[in-house]
Amino acid sequence: MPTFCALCVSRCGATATIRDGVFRSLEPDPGHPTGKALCMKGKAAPELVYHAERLGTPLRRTRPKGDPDPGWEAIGWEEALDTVAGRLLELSRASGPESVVFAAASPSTSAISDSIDWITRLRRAFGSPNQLVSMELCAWGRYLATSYTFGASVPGAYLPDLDHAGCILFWGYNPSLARLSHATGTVAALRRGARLVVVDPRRVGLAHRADEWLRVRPGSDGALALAIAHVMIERGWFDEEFVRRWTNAPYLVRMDSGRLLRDDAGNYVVGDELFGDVEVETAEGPVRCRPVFQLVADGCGRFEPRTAAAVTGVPADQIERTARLLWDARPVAYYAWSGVEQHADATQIARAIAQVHVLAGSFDVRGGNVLFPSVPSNPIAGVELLSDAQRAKALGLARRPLGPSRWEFVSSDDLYTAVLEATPYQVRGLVGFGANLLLAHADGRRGRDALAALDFYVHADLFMNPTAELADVVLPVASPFEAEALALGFEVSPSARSLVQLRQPIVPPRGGGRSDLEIVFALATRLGIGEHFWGGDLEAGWRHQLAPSGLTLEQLRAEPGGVRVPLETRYRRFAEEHDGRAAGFRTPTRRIELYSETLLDHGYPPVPEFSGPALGPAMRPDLTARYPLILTSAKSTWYCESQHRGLPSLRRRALEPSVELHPEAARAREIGDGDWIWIETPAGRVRARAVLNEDLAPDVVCGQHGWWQACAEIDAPGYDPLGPESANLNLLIRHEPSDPVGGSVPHRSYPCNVARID
Ligand SMILES: Nc1nc2c(c(=O)[nH]1)N[C@H]1C(S)=C(S)[C@@H](COP(=O)(O)OP(=O)(O)OC[C@H]3O[C@@H](n4cnc5c(=O)[nH]c(N)nc54)[C@H](O)[C@@H]3O)O[C@H]1N2
Ligand SMILES: Nc1nc2c(c(=O)[nH]1)N[C@H]1C(S)=C(S)[C@@H](COP(=O)(O)OP(=O)(O)OC[C@H]3O[C@@H](n4cnc5c(=O)[nH]c(N)nc54)[C@H](O)[C@@H]3O)O[C@H]1N2
Ligand code: SF4
Ligand SMILES: [Mo]
Repeated sequence: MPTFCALCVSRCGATATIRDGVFRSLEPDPGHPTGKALCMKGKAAPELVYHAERLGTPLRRTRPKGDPDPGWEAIGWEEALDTVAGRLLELSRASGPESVVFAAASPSTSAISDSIDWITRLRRAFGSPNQLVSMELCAWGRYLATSYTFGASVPGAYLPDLDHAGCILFWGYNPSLARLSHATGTVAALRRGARLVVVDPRRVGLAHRADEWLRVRPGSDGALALAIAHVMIERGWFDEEFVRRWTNAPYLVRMDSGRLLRDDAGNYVVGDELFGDVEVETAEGPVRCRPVFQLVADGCGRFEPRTAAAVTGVPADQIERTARLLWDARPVAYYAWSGVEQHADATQIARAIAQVHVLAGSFDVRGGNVLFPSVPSNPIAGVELLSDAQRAKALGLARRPLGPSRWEFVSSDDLYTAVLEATPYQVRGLVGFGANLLLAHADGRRGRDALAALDFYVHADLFMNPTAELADVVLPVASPFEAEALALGFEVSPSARSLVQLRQPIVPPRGGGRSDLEIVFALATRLGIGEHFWGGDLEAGWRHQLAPSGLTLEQLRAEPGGVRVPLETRYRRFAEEHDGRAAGFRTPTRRIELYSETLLDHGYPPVPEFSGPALGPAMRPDLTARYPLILTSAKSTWYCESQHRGLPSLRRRALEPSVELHPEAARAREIGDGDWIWIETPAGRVRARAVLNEDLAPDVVCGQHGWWQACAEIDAPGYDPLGPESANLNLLIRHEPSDPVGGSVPHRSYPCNVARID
């Protein structure tokens, strides 16, 4: 049966084999735009579906939180849903709907992309402005931080046009592991002659095939991006016409206030030159000004290649070569992900990399980063259902007015603080569609205290995880292979975007599981907001969503492999004229903002800056003697985040938590390959097995997060998520310091040390 694997962001086209009513295997479907290959996780899909530890029935806690035995009692769906709705309404009445936070597993690592818009609709119709989906660790940089530059999400929504790119730039991104469809697309691009630059402290995946692999020191990416931009500007390797016409580079900045100069009519004053220093006569007298571009050049100029080499570990001549390559081989198509999103200066890094892309003039051009077309549909996330008054109550907004909370995304730190300290108000309830906060986020023990202190917590999941253990009610969720879901296009290319697929259940849900969507619709009616959910009729909701596409559910069900809607890709939309005026960009200046007054007005640097990792030697010299190494992390090929360690075919491939270190660092500490070691940071210590890796810089250590689950079939142990023998890497990380703009936490640049466990 044609289908697609929904276990991660790649959403690979696949064919499922069913024999005697049993789901046997999942194979790639080369005819599908994302179906060239499946990873081992996708191939293990039947193991996931039939796993003995899948949740089968709704559960209610009968013993107090903190008791080692929650005393789970099986209850029916009706009772479970009534209980959940009843408790949520009580909280809403007593403390306002904002006292309930809605959490979800990240759509990048789960099937939540099937339902996230509907979950968002539920939250908004309920009246809560608080959604927790790990935004500060995964997406802020790609989607929201760069909106201060482009007024659009780059490279999150404006994706790399791999099919036509001259040069592909992957920065802290390993698609061979994270998104197979991007990896196969890149290999095809290399075959036709595209060039490739990879920035990664580890030589993994496509780094082996790159023209330039830049082995950056974790957390110094901001300096590297500024240095590359510096060379491009110095040598004149930048698209001057684009920069002049479409960015605010020629606008003048008043040196007295840092604000953009305006004329008497309030219009921005555009200078003739991109560089220099001018005195401008104004009504208040002469004012010294500089063009934005000069300030950009000054900012980058602090990182001459040689200065940057010392900070980043990337040789000066390689920085020069890379700048040249990006210019010569443009258009540049880029993607940047986890490697640069988990730092305390993630916003600056995202803007600094975006700046390089702007210099190459590759925004929204064929072969650059492009907004691929979408199948017309009705939006269903329900923006209109939440009032501005409620939106203004998003946790964290007062502290970071330009951060994720502006878009209703709250961080785990915001949640824990609101529960434990009633700041800015008491949060009392949590609705979790997946997510495993205690393993995925910093300060796990504080997280446990916060979740245990909630008045009510309902968690919907396929498996019981350590976070769900703290819930009052747990709901069993159908896996994506057991549930129908609508995919309005796939991500990777314009042609993938045109495929609409109504994924069919391969087998009926095992036990009593229901899909997240069914749960959302069933809760909506019980919460008295059924009117926004077509009276609880999911099909009616889908029909509404599909209406503008002209497709029907019947047609899609009859063609489970999907139906194509012809679409046309448009480039340079910013230059399209409407009523004689170019569309421009959705920023205050209607241009790309190399210089952001919005950031300035809130006390942040208006051009990207780099001042070193918040806990690095420059900022915290007191830590270096005891913690001379830098801890970063990366995903596992075999598991998604904290999941899948219970699946035997996967667990056999990676039995134990491992941590990579350089042989020199190991030798100095008498650590041998395969030894169990402690990784220690100012926040605590956890265990892992040492794997020696010569390609790393000698002071870099790379761990894996997410270890807790056992695999009974092959006797592979579990690990205490929060105890003294834990392997939970995130016990090593504290929420503070974090990115002042977006709240990103430095999971990928933390001072550490390692020692053999004797
Ligand atoms: N197999 C598998 N696939 C997954 C997931 C999974 O857990 N397993 N998770 C899904 C999710 S949620 C996500 S977010 C994506 C993530 O996809 P990616 O972002 O590609 O994931 P990572 O491998 O964690 O990180 C990418 C690279 O960043 C590098 N890196 C580490 N520190 C730094 C640094 O300071 N600077 C730079 N430049 N690079 C650094 C790492 O060495 C790594 O190779 O993958 C998704 N797909
Ligand atoms: N040190 C370190 N920490 C990190 C990261 C890192 O690279 N290093 N990565 C960060 C990133 S990028 C992310 S996205 C977060 C991920 O954090 P989370 O989004 O919390 O992901 P998981 O830890 O995999 O937990 C997902 C849970 O959701 C459940 N689940 C899976 N599919 C579904 C579904 O379709 N419906 C429902 N209801 N439940 C489902 C799973 O069974 C599992 O219990 O972790 C972050 N934490
Ligand atoms: S990369 Fe693997 S887990 Fe992700 S969708 Fe494809 S087959 Fe499934
Ligand atoms: Mo993620």
